Amino acid sequence: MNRVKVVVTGAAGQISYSLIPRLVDGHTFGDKIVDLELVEIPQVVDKLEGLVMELEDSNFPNMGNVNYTSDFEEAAKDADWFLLVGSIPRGIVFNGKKIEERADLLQINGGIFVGQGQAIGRFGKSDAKILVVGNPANTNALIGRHAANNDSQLWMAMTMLDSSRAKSVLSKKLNIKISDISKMIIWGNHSPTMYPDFENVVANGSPGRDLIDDMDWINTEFLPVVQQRGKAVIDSRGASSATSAAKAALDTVIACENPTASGDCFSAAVITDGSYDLPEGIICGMPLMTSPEGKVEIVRDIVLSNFAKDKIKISTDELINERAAVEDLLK
Ligand code: NAX
Repeated sequence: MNRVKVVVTGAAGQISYSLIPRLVDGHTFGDKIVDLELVEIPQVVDKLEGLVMELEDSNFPNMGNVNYTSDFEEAAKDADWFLLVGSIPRGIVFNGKKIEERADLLQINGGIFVGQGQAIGRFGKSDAKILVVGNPANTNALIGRHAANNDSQLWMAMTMLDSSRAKSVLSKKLNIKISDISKMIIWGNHSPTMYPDFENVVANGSPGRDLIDDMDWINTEFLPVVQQRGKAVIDSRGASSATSAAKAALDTVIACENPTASGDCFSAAVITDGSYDLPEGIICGMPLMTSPEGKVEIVRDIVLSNFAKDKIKISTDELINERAAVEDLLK
């Protein structure tokens, strides 16, 4: 029986509570046995004993070995997948200072990703896949990838949740099932500047640019609702999206583990390589596909309108600014 080793950071957090059981339920990794390494900071790592008890009590048939630790290097050894959920949220008091500014958040979380990146580069499998969920996800992934210095590994930042939100809004507008919507590409940053590509989405076999000719709805409803959905959930729930974020992380794993259907693609942010004239050296949301051989690649034949290019530039400019704010972590 095949095995897969998965490392999850932030394992005692909200997203992980929804995510971790579903890694071993026989769906995400099919019939593979899943070995779990659950990682937390030393202050809360002991809480994971309770989570492990719950996992054992759930009798998941595909669960392999489960360890919990605050030693990331130990956890990283020979791992196939890294789901990097752990990060310090905005508003928390860190070293005596309340973290309100995005620049401070970038620095603190970026620091975490230097150490984790180095360990993944040294100890992770050579074809390991890394999905960064912890915010600011794109720039954290850039820092981690740089520190890993291992080009055979695939670093992604999660934009699947944004893509799922965009599909949900579209399905209501067009009165169709979510499963009838494909190719929902999120370009740019996982932030309110992201650009959900309503022109290239395919709904019931037709491209969005043919289905939606209501630019007023696009500008005043679709784009702002998708871009601000995370904040809307926080405002209502008093906590950030958790179960939908967990589902999106699982959907990203499934999209990478299985060949993409012909003509479809999925959303995640990866390192730019000059395609679509995007500035190089940022982690940017793009259309991806998994080949029948299991290689995740950028889909390169999407046609972008001037409207789309202008919107994407706002987001890539933001990513360039974020990169400048963590320049010291990229040396
Ligand atoms: P929680 O605060 O519930 O959990 C985060 C956990 O990470 C905590 O238990 C903390 O102790 C742990 N942690 C912090 N530093 C760590 C480190 N160095 N190593 C291991 N663990 C560490 O947050 P939760 O709601 O689970 O969200 C986690 C992250 O996901 C946040 O940064 C959040 O902003 C981000 N999100 C990203 C989304 C995306 O689409 N990319 C959407 C949902 C979510 O907002």
